[in-house]
Amino acid sequence: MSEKDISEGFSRAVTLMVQSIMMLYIIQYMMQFLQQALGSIGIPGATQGGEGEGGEGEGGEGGFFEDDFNDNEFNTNLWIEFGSGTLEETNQRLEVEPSSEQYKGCRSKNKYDLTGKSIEVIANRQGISGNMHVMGIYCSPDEDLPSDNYYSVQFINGDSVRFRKKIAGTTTDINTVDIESSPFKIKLVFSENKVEAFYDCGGGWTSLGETSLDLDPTMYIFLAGGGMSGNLGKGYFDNFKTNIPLGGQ
Ligand SMILES: [Ca+2]
Repeated sequence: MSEKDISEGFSRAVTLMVQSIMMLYIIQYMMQFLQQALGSIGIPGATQGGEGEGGEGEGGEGGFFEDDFNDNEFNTNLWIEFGSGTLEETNQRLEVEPSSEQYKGCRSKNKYDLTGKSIEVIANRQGISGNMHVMGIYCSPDEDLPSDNYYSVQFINGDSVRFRKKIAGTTTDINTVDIESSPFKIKLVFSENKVEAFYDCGGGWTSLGETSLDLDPTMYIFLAGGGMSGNLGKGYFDNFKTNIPLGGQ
């Protein structure tokens, strides 16, 4: 092999290497462009979200109304505090301590059309001391509790769970079930003409039955604790989840 051949061989190898590197850059650029394009038209997983994105329901377009209460900072973009007593997002959950005979908690800042939507949360009393009577999800067209119109699933007296509605001031208890273990989850599911409630003590969701949907389905969502007398003590909510897109009405 002549010196010229060696030189030409070396030159070809260098050219090939430079071309390969350029191809890799082009492929990488095209992949990035494709990812951004898919992300911009809302294909899930097409873009890599930052850590925690959406965890507080702040993920922007395509996010859902949910709150894990993990950043210990009450999210006033999602919620409005109401009632008498104390409310604090701490210990990675939402702790409420109502004043005697009062509701205390938070209400969704926006109203939502709940048709086809589900709403769930962990509800529990912190120490089972005190007379906290009820920890529940309430859905109502009204801006405040108590209200004459709502659907509610409630953890009551620390030992049972209840599905209740109040329509034009008339209360109807659809079902009440004794439970033994906690913490547990409660859920309301709205469909076209009916509302169904569920609870889960660790063994999966169990239905509390269903009832007709008598109210306009566009409602506020409340997480509320309440009592009837004496020292109520503290309760907490955690892992609030819905399939409601952010926005509202
Ligand atoms: Ca949490």
